[in-house]
Amino acid sequence: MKTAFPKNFLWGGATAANQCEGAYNVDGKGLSIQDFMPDGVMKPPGKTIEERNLKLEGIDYYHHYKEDIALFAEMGFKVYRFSIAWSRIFPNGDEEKPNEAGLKFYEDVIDECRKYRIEPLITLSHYETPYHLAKTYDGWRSRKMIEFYTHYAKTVFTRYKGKVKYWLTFNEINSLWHFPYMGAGILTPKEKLSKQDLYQAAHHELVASAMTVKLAHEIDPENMVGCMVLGLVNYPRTCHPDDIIAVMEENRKGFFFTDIHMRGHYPFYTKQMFEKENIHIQMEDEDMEILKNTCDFLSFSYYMSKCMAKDDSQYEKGKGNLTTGVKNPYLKESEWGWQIDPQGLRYILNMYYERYEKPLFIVENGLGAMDELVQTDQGMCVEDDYRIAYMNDHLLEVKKAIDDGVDVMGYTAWGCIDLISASTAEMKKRYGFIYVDRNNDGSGTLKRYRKKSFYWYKEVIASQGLNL
Ligand code: BGP
Repeated sequence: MKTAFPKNFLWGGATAANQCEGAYNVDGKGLSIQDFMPDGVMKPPGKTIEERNLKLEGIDYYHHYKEDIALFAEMGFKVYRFSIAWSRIFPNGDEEKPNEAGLKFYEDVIDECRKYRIEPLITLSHYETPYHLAKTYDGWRSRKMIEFYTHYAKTVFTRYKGKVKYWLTFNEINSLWHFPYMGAGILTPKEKLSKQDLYQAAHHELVASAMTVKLAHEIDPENMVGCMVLGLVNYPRTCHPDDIIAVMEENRKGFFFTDIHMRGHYPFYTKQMFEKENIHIQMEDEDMEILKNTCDFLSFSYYMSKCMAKDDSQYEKGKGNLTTGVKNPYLKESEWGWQIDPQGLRYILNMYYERYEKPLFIVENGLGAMDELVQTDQGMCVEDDYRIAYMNDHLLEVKKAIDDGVDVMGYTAWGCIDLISASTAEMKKRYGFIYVDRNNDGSGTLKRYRKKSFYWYKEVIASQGLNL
C-alpha cells in the first residue's frame, strides 16, 4: 500500500542570489566574482563587468521577492532555500562593519517567508565570493579568508537569530577541484594551481565551515548547520576490478569533504594520498580540534550519475555541470547531456546514510529544459510534462529511500522559479515551476507565469507525496 512522506518532511524549492537577484550594484552591494563571469561557471572570470552578463539583472528577484515568495507559499512550500550574497553584507568582504541595507534586505526576505510559515534554509556561500577578496587575497588560498568568512557568518547568525534555523556553509564545496575560481574565489589560472594549492584552499574552507558550525550553535542552540556537496553517483562501467577501483578513487574525491564535515577528522586514505602526491597542508595547532565540530546534517545536489572506467578512452564521455564521466548506456539524458537516473538518488541517499547515520537533505534536484510559454484554456502556461515526469520519478525514489530507513529531512527543487543557469549563464535552461518572461538576449517583461508543474507540485505537497 502507498504511504505518505513523513509529516515533518520539508518540501520546497531552492535558488541562489547570483542567479536570480539582479540589482548587482544596488543599496551598497559590492561586486562578487559572479559579476565578472558572463559565460557561466565553466569559464574563468574576466577582468571587467560585461553588460551581456545576464546575472547582473537576473530575474530581478531583488524587487520581486514578495510576489515570488507568495507563489512559493501558494504551492505550499514548507522551506525555501536561498543564498545570501556575501557582498551585500560586506561589500568588499574584509570590512569590520556590515552594510545595513544588505542585512535589511535579507531580513525582509526572511520575514516574508515566515509570514507564510516557510522555513528559510540559507546558503552562506553559493559561488559568490566578494570580488575584492578574490583579487586581494586570491580567495581561499589565503588563510585570512577564514577570519572574513566567520565574521560574516557571525554577523548574519546574530542578526537573524530566532528567525532562521537551517544553514548551509558552502554550496557544492567539492566543486573546488573542478572550478577553483567559482568554488573558492581563486583567480590564479587553473593550470598554474597544484594539488597542493587546492588541498590547502579546501583545508581553509573546511576549517571555516567547522568554525561556523560552532559559532551557529553558540549563538543559538536551535541552529542546524549542514554541509553541501555536489552529490554524484559513480558506477563502474564494467565489472572489471580495475573499474571498481576507479570508482573507489573517484568516490574518495567527494568523500574527502563529507568525511571531514561529518566525522570531524581527515579520513585515513588522505595519509597515503598526500604522501604519494607530496602534499603538505599547512595547519595551525588548533585546526584538528576545530574540525571536530561536525555538521548537523548533510545536504547535497543531485542531477545525474556517471560511470567510471580505468581506461575510459574507449567510451563516449558524458557531459556534466562540474564533472564528466563515461556515458551510461542504460540512461537517457537531458537536452544538456546530463544523464537522468532517479534510482541513483535512492542509492546515494542510502550510501550517505550508511556512512554517517545523520539526517540528509536533498537541496537541489530538477530538470533544466527549454520551456515554451503557450496559450491554453487556463491562460498562458508551460506544459512541462517532461519536468513533472523527471521529478515524479526522483521523488518516488526518495520515498523508497525513506522506506529503506534513511532519515531524509526534505527536498528543495532547484530553481523553483526560472533563473540564470550556473553553467551556461543563459536564461533558456529553465528549471522552474514558475516561468519568468526573460530571454537570453535580456529582453522580456519579467512577468511570472505558473507552469503545469506548479499545480502538480502543489498537489504533491498537499497530498504528502501520495499522488506520485
Ligand atoms: C548546481 C549549482 C546551482 C545550479 C545547478 C544547475 O551545480 O549549485 O547553482 O545552477 O547546479 O546547474 P545549471 O544552472 O548549470 O543547469
